[in-house]
Amino acid sequence: MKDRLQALKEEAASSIESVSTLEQLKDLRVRYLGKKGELTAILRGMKDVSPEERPVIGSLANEIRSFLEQEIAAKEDQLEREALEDRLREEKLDVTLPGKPYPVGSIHPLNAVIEQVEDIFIGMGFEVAEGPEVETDSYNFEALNIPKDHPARDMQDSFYITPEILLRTHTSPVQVRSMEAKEGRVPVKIICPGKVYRRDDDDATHSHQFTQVEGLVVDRGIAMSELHGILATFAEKLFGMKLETRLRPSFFPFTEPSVEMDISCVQCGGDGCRMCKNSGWIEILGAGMVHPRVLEGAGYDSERYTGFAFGMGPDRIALLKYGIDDIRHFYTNDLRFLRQFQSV
Ligand code: 2U9
Repeated sequence: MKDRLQALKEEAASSIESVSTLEQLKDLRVRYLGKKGELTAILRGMKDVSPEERPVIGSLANEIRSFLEQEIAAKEDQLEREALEDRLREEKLDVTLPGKPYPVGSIHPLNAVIEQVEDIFIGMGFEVAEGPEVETDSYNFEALNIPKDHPARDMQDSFYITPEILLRTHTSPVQVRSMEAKEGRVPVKIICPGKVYRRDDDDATHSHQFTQVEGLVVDRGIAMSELHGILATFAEKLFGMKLETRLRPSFFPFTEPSVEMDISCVQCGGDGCRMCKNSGWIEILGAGMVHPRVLEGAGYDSERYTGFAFGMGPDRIALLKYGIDDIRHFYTNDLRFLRQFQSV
């Protein structure tokens, strides 16, 4: 029995020494020290050992067990250390290596302008309303005092899907839907940003799909002064500078009277330059008092309530703001162009 225990000790010690993985080491532990292990197997022969020898064999067996335990623990440490060194070697981070460039995108210049316009009006108590881009002829035209044969329809050449369904040509139908939803309650104070579609040939200042931000205020006693006051404040906040504004008479079927609002040129301050075609003024939006027929059509008594509305093209404002000369840049997704707005 003693020799067999000694032989087992040497054989186990050299096996432990020779393994190269923690897995193999675990198997060795089971094979030699496990319940069904070889050491246990030898000790089952204890009954055949003389009683006076049993304590000797017993302590030898325990001494061999703890010796093998230590050998295994030492080997385990060594293998874990080697495994860690391997991983550190493989995963060694050469911090001097240039980092992988993660090209960070940025907000599209158009969306930057739209969000800025929204923030300004939200700051003046407006809510943002949105609606469907595929619209009915009734909401897009009829409800805005542009009956079937109205010449304004040609001005807004449209993408019809069916005789009654088209891609909206302005976001004005959203205001009509919002008024209907308010069932005659006041105040109505909303802005409606969104994409609109006009059958236009794309050129430096026109695109078949572009964005608009329109707005509407309906309440008791709303007058042109509110219109001018709110829109002049808006313009100053948008360009972040004191500027002059002026209203010029205009015409829209859905507003009466109608105006266009000019601001003093943000580039030359009004002295005249290429941007303002030496007029000193730049037109930034159209507006007007909501036509009584439009109010009535949306469920508002035009005797009791009045309102003003306005509309602008963020594309056009972005052209002004960033001094860009071709609207198509906004739609061609040329990274060389878009990267210029990283910091916007
Ligand atoms: C309702 C009543 C009135 C919206 C308005 C304009 C003037 C306007 C142009 C701006 C640039 C169109 O994209 S553009 O070319 N729009 O000048 N829009 S008043 O009037 C409304 C809207 C809804 C119920």
